[in-house]
This record gives sequence, C-alpha cells and structure tokens, in this order.
Amino acid sequence: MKVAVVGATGLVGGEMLKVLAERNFPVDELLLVASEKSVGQKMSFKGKEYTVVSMADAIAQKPQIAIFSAGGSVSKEMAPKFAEAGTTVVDNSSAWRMDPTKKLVVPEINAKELTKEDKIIANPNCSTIQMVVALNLLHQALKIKRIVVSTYQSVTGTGKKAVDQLMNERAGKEGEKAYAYQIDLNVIPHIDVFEANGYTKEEMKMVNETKKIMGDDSIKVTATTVRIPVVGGHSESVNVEFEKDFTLEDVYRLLQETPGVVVVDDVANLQYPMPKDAHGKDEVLVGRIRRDETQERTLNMWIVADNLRKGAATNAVQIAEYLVQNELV
Ligand code: 2RA
Repeated sequence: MKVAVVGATGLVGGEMLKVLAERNFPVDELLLVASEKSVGQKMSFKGKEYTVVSMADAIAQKPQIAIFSAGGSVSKEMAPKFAEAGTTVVDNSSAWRMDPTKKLVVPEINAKELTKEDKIIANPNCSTIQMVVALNLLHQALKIKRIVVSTYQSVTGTGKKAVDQLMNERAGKEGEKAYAYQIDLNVIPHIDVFEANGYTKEEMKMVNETKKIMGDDSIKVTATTVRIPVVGGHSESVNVEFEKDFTLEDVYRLLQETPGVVVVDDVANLQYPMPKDAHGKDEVLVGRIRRDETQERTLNMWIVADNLRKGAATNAVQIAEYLVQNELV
C-alpha cells in the first residue's frame, strides 16, 4: 500500500505513525504530509528517515490511502482533492462526520457499511468513540433509551499547545495559552466552541455522532464535556437507561464479550479504570459498574481510553485495515 499520513507532525499524526508501525500495517510506500511550514522536516518510521512533503506532492503521487489529522478546514479543502486522485481518505477531523453522504465509522460497530465507493470516511470524535465502543453490545441486547454523560478530558485532546500550557503552568513559566483559563490545578467545563443552545460543539458531537454510529436516532444523549489537567486519557461518567431490564451479571457478561473493551472492576481491591492505566492501550477500559438505584433499568459506569489511540489514531488505522482486508481500496 502507498499510504499518506496527512498532519504527520501533529500529536495525532505522530500516534498514527506509531500505531501503523506497531500493527504492521502493510505500508510499501509512506508519504508524510504536512503544511508548508513543515515541508522538508525529517521524520522517521520503522527506523527509516522520511522528508515531510506538501499536500500537492502527495496528491500527485496518488496514495491508495490517506489518513488525515490536519484539522477541519484543511480536511474540507484537501480531502476531496485526494479523493479525486483516487485516494481513500480516513479523516480524523469533524469536517465530514455529520455529512449524510459520508460514513462515520467505529470498526467494531459499523465497518460493514463501508464500500469501495466511500472515498472520504470520517473517524468519530475521541469522547464519542470510547463511549460507543463500551455501549455497543449493551445497546444490541438491551436497547439504550437515554445516556447522560460527563467527561473528564485530557489536554492531549487539544494538541501540543495545550500540553505545553499545562507543563509551563506546572513549571511556573510563561508561554502560549491553548485555553481561556489556567488548566493546571483547575477544571474547565468548556471544550470547543459554544453553540446557540448553550451546549459546546464537543457536547453536541457526543449527541449526534452516537446516533449516527449506532444507526439509531431514538437514542437520547445529553452531555457535559470538561477539560482536566491530565496528559493523556479521557474518562467518562456514563449513566445509561435501557428499554429492557438486566442483571449486573448480564451487564458484566456483555461487556466482557464486547470487542475492544476490557472490564476493570474490582472495587474490593481498588481496581477501576484510570487514564494513566489506559495510556498506550488500544482498549476501552470500563469499571465502576453499578445500578442507578434511583431509576429502573439504568446503569452507571466509568469509561476510560487513550484519546490519542482508540479515540483517534488506532480507530483510523483500524478503518484502514478493514479497507485493506476487505479489498475496498
Ligand atoms: C478534545 N475531542 O479532546 C477533542 C479532540 N478530538 O478536545
């Protein structure tokens, strides 16, 4: 495969290279692509040195797959140009996610929808991916009515500038700010821009993307998304009401059978998922599983994943793997 990684110099781009190498993705030729200011920069992949090339150079070389993590506006402009050149784009930005002509894919749930005709495929938002992976088999067995989710999101979800802000604040140094407020020793209940309804775009991504990935518009979702001073790993408190009743044994069994999920739930031994334990892992960790005692058919759970991996790079690479394995590129 001739593979392009677009946005190769960013945090997610770097993670994509790591995941492609670890999973031994069949890369015969690799194009590392970034904006003009990074063209010419040297980067390595599997011990070999590569020079970062421009978008135009990459398009001219007609890669079979391009994995994009270059932001929404770059993606809106450049993904169609790659697609016109015959490349299948897996895009990590929000640009195409809610476009009804584009598929929004979490491979464990809906990769089967993909066809050769899909030239731009959207990778969902990190906070949505880990939640739907965890809820996948529970929804199939018990049918979700309503989800109430609160997130605790790491600064790596914002990018390098935010990691630098946190580290500078910790070291008592001045520097550029990614957030409107100090993030160290603080919690900011604001991720992405505010919309007219008072929710943030991040919150509405969780509402809308969940329905699209699960293929079920009846699922009600309400979200509060929050940035916390953690470097790597998003956590979520999820309260979910089902149509069918369940026993906790059913829930444990379903979660243990859910692809991509690892149950970490042994409170007697203080075992529950934490972002530091999710770091570098591709699985979604689920724990603190208990009934909501205030309402029937309702469950509380705590869901943690490495936002740069299953929340971004790993999910995108898994989509690319599915395309290759099923001869869709
Ligand atoms: C965040 N959801 O954590 C974003 C990254 N895609 O800010």
